[in-house]
Amino acid sequence: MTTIALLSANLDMGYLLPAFRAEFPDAELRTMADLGPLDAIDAAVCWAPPAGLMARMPRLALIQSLGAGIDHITADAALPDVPVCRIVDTDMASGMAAYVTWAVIHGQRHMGRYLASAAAGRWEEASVQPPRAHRVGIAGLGTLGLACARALMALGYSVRGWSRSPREVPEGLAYFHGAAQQAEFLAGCDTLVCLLPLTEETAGILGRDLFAQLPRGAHLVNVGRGAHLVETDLIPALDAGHLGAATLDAFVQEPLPAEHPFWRDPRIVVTPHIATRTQPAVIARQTRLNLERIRAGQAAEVAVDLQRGY
Ligand code: NDP
Ligand code: OXD
Repeated sequence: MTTIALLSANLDMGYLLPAFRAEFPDAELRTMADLGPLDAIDAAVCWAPPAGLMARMPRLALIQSLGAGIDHITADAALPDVPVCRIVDTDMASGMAAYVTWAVIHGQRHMGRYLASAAAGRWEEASVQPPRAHRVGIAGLGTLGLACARALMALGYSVRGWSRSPREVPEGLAYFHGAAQQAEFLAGCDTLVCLLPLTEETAGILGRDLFAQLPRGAHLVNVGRGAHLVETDLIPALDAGHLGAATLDAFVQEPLPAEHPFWRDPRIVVTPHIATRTQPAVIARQTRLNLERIRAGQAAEVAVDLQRGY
C-alpha cells in the first residue's frame, strides 16, 4: 500500500484529493488534518510544508512540489535526504507566457492610463509604438522564461534573456549569462521580467543597485518570488524615476496585507500570485511517474539539484 501525504502549513490541499484518488486508486491519501502514523508515508506532495515534519517520515521516497518553485520546501532546514521534484508542464508555461505578455502590453501600450481615462469618460491618446521598439529582458531563461520569450518574440518585441550558465536559445533572442554579462543585459531592458528561482544567489536581486542599471523609467514585472524584490527599494525607485511602473505577482508576505503601500500606489499593479497554476491532474500524474521511477531505481525526471538550489 502506498501512502501519500498532502502537506502545507498555509494552504488547504483538499482540492487535490479528487485528482490523486483518480491517479492512485489504491493508495491511502492523507492531509494535514489526518496525517496518521508518519512512518507509513511514501510521498509528500507539498506547498510550504511545516518545517521538520518530513524529517520524521522514515519511509519517505519522494518530495513533490505543487509548483515549479521549490524554495517553499528547501526553506525547511531539516529536509531529509530524499529526491525533491518540481512541476514542469506545458500548460503552466503557456499560462505564464500569457500573463507576462499581458503585463508587457499593459505597460508598453499604456493600458493603465486608458482604464483610468475610460473610468472618467475621457478620450485621451498616448503614444503608440510598435513592439519592435520595446526591449523586454527576461531574467531566468528556464522552462517558463523561454516560453515567455517565444510568445513575446512572436508578437515582434525585442527580447533578451539572462541565465546563470550558457545554453541554447531560439534564433533572434539576444542572450546573456552569468554575473559578468548582467549589466549589459540590464542596460537593454525597457521591461524587466523576473522569472528566476529563489536561491541564495537571487534573493534580493531586484533592489536599488539593479534598478539603477536599467534604462530610466523601466517597467519591472516580478513573477518569480516576493523575496527577489527588496520591497523597501521599490517606491523610492519609482519616485526617483529609475523605474516607471511595476507589476508584481509574488510577495514576501502572501496574502499581501491590506495596509501594504503597494496596494495604493497607482504605478504598481498587484496580482495575487496567479500568473500561472498547475492543474491538479498534472501534479497527481507527475507524482505517480516520479514515484514509479524512484521505486524502479531510476532518477526522477524533474528532480531538483539541491546544491544549486533550483
Ligand atoms: P527553471 O529552473 O526552468 O529556470 C530557472 C532559470 O533561472 C534558468 O535559466 C537558470 O539558469 C536561471 N537562474 C538560476 N539562478 C540564476 C542566477 N543566479 N543568475 C542568473 N540566472 C539564474 O525554472 P522555471 O522557469 O520552471 O521557474 C522559474 C520560477 O518561476 C520558479 O522558481 C518560481 O519561483 C516562479 N514561478 C512563479 C509562478 C507564479 O505564478 N508567479 C508560477 C510558477 C513559477 P540556467 O539556465 O543557467 O540553469
Ligand atoms: C510555482 C508557483 O512555483 O505557483 O509553481 O509559484
